[in-house]
Amino acid sequence: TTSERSISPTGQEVREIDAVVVGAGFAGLHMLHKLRGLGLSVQVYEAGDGLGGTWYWNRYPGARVDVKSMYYNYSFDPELEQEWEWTEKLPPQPELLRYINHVADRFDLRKDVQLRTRVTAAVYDESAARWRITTDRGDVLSARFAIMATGCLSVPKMVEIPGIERFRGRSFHTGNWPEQDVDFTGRRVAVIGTGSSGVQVIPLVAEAAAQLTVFQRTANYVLPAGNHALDPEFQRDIKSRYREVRKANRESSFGIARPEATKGALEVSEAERNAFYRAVWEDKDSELVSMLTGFTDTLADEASNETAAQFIRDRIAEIVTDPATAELLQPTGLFGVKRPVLGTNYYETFNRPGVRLVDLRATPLTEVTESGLETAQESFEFDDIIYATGYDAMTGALNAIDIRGRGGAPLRAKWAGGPVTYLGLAVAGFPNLFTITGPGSPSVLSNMMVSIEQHVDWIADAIETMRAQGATTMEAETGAEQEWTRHVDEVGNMTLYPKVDSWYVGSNVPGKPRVMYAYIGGVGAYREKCEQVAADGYDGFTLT
Ligand code: N01
Repeated sequence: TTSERSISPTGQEVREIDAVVVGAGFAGLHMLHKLRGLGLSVQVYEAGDGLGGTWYWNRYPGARVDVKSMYYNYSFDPELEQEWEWTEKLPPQPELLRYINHVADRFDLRKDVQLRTRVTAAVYDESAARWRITTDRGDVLSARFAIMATGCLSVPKMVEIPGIERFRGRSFHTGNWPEQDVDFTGRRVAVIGTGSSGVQVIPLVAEAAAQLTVFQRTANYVLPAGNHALDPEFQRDIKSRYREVRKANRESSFGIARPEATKGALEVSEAERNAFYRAVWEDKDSELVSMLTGFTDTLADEASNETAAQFIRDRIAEIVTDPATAELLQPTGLFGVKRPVLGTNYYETFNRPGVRLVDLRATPLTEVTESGLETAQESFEFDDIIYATGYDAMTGALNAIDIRGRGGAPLRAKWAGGPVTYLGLAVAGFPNLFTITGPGSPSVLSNMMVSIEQHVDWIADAIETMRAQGATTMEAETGAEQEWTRHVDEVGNMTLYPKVDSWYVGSNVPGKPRVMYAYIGGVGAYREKCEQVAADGYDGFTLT
């Protein structure tokens, strides 16, 4: 363990430490705990005012995870997983934040986390083989390892129209929600965006507001969340066989174990197909991925995909009473290759008086004004505007830091055409830098907890191996990195994902390279690959 101070050539005091971890969400906190267990000195920096990352920032009404609570938590400590009692199928944000804070207290993690501090630069010093980290609070740190736990969806994206700062009412982005309660009672509210965040916030704002106007650019397929109080029997059952449950999730495709599909959607009769879709639609215990995993080819064959899409369109038409609104809410594109969305009373909300849907395909937004929004056709006045417009996903948070590797080469330049990584864990030219759930790993195409824990364990094992071998640096090789990046693309191109505009391919941010940002090969297969790499002496890495 080293944690000492030295004076840099410019006279600045520099603290020396073994590892810096950027971000104190689920990933960063687990990494801290793990590295401490190896005896390393660790400093965590966190931009937020509190711990929790995603679950700190996303405090908007209705925010909850869409993976079951029993599968969306840490598995690393058997006592922790037994003692914590979840209360709902899909835990709401306040419960997740309580859980994270409980973990931080239980393992005494707070003392190594510096809040309200944003890392601005990470520069590799080749002669010392150390990372120099600087923050917006003037900290300068020298660390052997730099571990980015910066999140996949942590840089909010706004609309690309002028006037945002001119609006005189209240403005919110769902991913940067204020800590104090926000009351919408009696107000005229706009929501822009109908992705997962918009779909969660819309029904609750509609209940309070005098008027709610929803601005929709692309309709989404919204499946019923079926959230409910957790059945104590279910909780007991899972806890009694947690090892087996975790193993099955780790070996699955999406980090949530599902029965293996055996047939394509068009290999069964229409009646059988629709019976399956209906069962998923009505089952309160179904999973986010249930509708996608009943047949082998929903994500690979357009005609098969269309059968699920049409089933959902028919349900929308049944729920929404105004035919024009129902039609606008019915998506026309492929199902499930944009992130599937779970909702509670989402379509029903459009039957409420005072709720209006505006089609931005027909009449695009042109400007934010002092009193509201303008489209190509109409002026709207609002008291509040909620931007549920998403994120600069996967690379946004990494590119927000000035990361420079060997020879001072910027990561941003290396990634100008899209991210290039080895396993989504490491980058050639950037020794001892690791990215937890980085681009090119399954990450957002999985239950994030499964992917986070896998990366944290892998990185810790790698550091331990280096120590055992007396190595100072570990660096991805260019060839291995190129091959992996090609593989990520190749597997992506075998699916329907690249055919649809979404943040999975970067198309939501103007000018962002269009590539597959996550690996769709499945967490089970991916884990095997990572374990093989380690077993082969860190094949594709150079240790010095
Ligand atoms: O963001 P999104 P999100 N003008 O990018 C629209 C996770 N998550 O925050 O589709 C007008 O999905 C945009 O329209 P379009 C989950 O992984 C999970 O909702 O690009 N509209 C879209 O409707 C999720 O996928 C949970 O045409 C504009 C919306 O804004 C990811 O986070 C909850 C626009 C953005 O949707 C991101 O979800 C919340 C513009 N200029 C989030 N720009 C759960 O676990 C964007 N839009 C349940």
